[in-house]
Amino acid sequence: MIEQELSGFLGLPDELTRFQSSRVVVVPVPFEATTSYGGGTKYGPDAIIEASHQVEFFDEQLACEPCNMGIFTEDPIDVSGGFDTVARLLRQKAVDLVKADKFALFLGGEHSITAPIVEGIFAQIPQLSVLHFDAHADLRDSYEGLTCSHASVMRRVFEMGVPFCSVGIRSFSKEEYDLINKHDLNIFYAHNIRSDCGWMDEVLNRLSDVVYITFDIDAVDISEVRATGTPEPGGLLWHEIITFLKKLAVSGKKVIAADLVELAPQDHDHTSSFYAARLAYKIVTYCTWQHHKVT
Ligand SMILES: [Mn+2]
Repeated sequence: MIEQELSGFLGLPDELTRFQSSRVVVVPVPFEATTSYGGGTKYGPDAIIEASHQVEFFDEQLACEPCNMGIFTEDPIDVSGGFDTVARLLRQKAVDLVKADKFALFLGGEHSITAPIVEGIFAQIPQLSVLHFDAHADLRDSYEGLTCSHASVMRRVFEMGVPFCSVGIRSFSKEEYDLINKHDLNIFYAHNIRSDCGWMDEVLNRLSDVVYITFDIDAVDISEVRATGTPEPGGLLWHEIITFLKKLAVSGKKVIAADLVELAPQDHDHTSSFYAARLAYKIVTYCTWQHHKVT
């Protein structure tokens, strides 16, 4: 009985986990099909939710309990049917939650899940832009023969015509580099971020007023998170991520939904899962800032 009560994100009491009254809906997406290096992202949603039970409800910066806005955790998306079937389910889920005026946080799973979610929301909200945190540009036309690969997800978003900013990028191919320069894409390279703190305002300037966030956990530096399929040195750090999310919150832009993907939990490394859980709570907290006092 107690375990049942603790089964959702943060392990909240029943009165804070009713769909109707919840501002936030967490959607586990344990999908993994195209992972190219270290595997295990299908275990990401469970690991994040389990670790989230150790996260404090109280936000140390906002001095309140953001979870009081209600956080409903859905049953995991059925991923047994292959990418096209899962994509259809994700498109529909994203549309349903936007229409219900919920803030949706999709927990991956591999990064390929982002494309159908963005496609669904973009069809409802044409002024959408995407804020993309990642070590990788993910702009390959295909990878290992698959156009639905995790390494091609932003290429698909680009082809949809959705404007985007990519932040923390530090690993990409010549093909991707040429595409970036040809189309003058908004790529904020990790090495430039280290030397220029003006990047946060610049990213905000380039995003539209309605934003979807896709957060590949490998955007984070490997000194903080290692449990991911394709880790890269030289990444973002906790405090700059949180500072930026806070800036985004008070900028007046509306963040409509988000995903957090590519955690590949490892038995010996519970810090990465806990980091992801903490980050997930920070994302839903700052992206629903109207409910709290962000100063
Ligand atoms: Mn990546």
